[in-house]
Amino acid sequence: MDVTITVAPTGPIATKKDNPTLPTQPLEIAEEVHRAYLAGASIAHIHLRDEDDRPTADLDIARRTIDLIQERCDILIQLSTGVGLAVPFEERARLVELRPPMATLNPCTMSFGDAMFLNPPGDVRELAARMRDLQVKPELEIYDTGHVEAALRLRDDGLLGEEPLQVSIVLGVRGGMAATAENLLMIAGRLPADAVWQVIAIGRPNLELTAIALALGGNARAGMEDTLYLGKGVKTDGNLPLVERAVALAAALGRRPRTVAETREALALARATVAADDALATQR
Ligand code: KMH
Ligand code: ZN
Repeated sequence: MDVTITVAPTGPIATKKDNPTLPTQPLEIAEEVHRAYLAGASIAHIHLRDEDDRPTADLDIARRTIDLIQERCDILIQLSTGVGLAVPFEERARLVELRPPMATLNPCTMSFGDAMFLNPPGDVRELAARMRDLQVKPELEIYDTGHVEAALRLRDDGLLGEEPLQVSIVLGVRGGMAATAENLLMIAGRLPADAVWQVIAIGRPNLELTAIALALGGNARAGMEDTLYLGKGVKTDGNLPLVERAVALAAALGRRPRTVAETREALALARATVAADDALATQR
């Protein structure tokens, strides 16, 4: 079985002080994503930063970043609507108006470290409906057990567009599930049989849990949003070593990275988006 590799190069929390190779500005992000694409990534999960490196949902910065990426490669853009804990929901939700092929959908409010991650039920339903109408495929972020039911309720209410569901099992956020193999198995076992899923393992257990998820048939996400280290005390030199590590793990299990076209097919991405992307690709 092939594997979809997502690169998550930036995230909302780490800074260049934590790891100077963290890409934060549009060109830095685009170049890192391109390197990851050449190594096998077919999805780029994108967080944006302003000129001062603070998380932002600024549409111009988003457009510029997407353009710089798509000038370099046809990787599928997945905009984060999580954005950053200090950014209001309304601004975060506006990002889907850029009609990326994919965006994240965080179904529940929760504690997130020392702050709150606000995803009020009514706003989440509105965002889900807007994404469905714009044919933006949601990636459902599951940080805790009850989030599975919240996500399935959205599906049952017809708010999630075409199946299969695309799910991230997020482990290791303070306020969500701990990063343990038991939690991964438990959530994976509660997803619909045809759901497409990956693990997002934050921090030190990133490697082990990514390996377990791959062995179970899940996809892989790699990048500096999830860990800044390759091993104890060894900072990663950019995103590429993390992506290469995920690709190597998959290869050891006999799994080849999907191309962009294969990932589109595996996710049943909407025709309109495919056509628009193809039109752009032929202009390059
Ligand atoms: N930052 C991760 C804990 C999102 O961006 O919407 C989860 C995440 C979700 O990537
Ligand atoms: Zn994210």
